[in-house]
Amino acid sequence: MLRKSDIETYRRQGFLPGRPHLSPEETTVLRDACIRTCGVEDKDPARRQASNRVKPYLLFKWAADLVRHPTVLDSVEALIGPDILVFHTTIWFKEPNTEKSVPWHQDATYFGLAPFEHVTAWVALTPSTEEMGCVQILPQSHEQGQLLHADKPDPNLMLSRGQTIAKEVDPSGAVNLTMAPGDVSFHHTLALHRSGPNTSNQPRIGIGFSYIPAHVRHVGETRLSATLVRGVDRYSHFDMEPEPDGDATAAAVAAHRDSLQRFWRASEAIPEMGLIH
Ligand SMILES: O=C(O)CCC(=O)C(=O)O
Repeated sequence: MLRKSDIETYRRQGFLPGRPHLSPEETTVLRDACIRTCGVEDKDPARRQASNRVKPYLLFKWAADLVRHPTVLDSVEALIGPDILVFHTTIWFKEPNTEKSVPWHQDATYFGLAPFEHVTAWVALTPSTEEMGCVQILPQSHEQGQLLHADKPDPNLMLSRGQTIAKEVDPSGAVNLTMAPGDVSFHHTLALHRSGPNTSNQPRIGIGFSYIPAHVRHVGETRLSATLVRGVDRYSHFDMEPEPDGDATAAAVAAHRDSLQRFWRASEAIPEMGLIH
């Protein structure tokens, strides 16, 4: 459980470094399931960039269980309250010796959510060290509010449009979020973060779960979907998503397709969140 001082640290710094949440045994099982189902990225252009690495909790049982993990949700509840939806999820799969990196960004830029209360729980399924391109974060950067981002399409950038902070970022003071398998870190939706290439011979696998309190809404016109993972939804700001009835069944694939089509439509309609907020 997080202590009161942890919650104060999160509010002040905009993040909490990784700490153990999953047992070594369950982390091994989850890592193997992740590699089996998502080790090869399955991107379907006909499904508008739908990928098995985005919102996998709608496609695969292991991810549906992980998004509801009680220990992770206990920490999320301490940070954002008892009524919790998962709004988005990305598997950050860095293959061994890859140039792929993630530019400085704020998660809020892609989501169009208000108010800014979304927290990302980053679950490490493998070690994540500096050599492996761990996440780096700038303490207290969330206090700057939503910053302007510019699209910089680049095949080596792991964000869909290569979105990055438009102004120069001073990286001095950045903290490396080094993680052991089973650790979970938490960062605020406005915290500036990035990650570099994986120069090791091992894959680096982390999953970013985007959790929001049920009162948070989407500011765009597209009605989006989300999953209630704890508590009660008294607001109905999102259509509720079904839990997968097996791995990549026809119903699960259809629900995944529907959710991602809405997500991409909404994010394309939001060229720059900085101008909205
Ligand atoms: O895993 C990474 O390297 C980047 C993660 C990230 O940007 C996020 O979780 O928001």
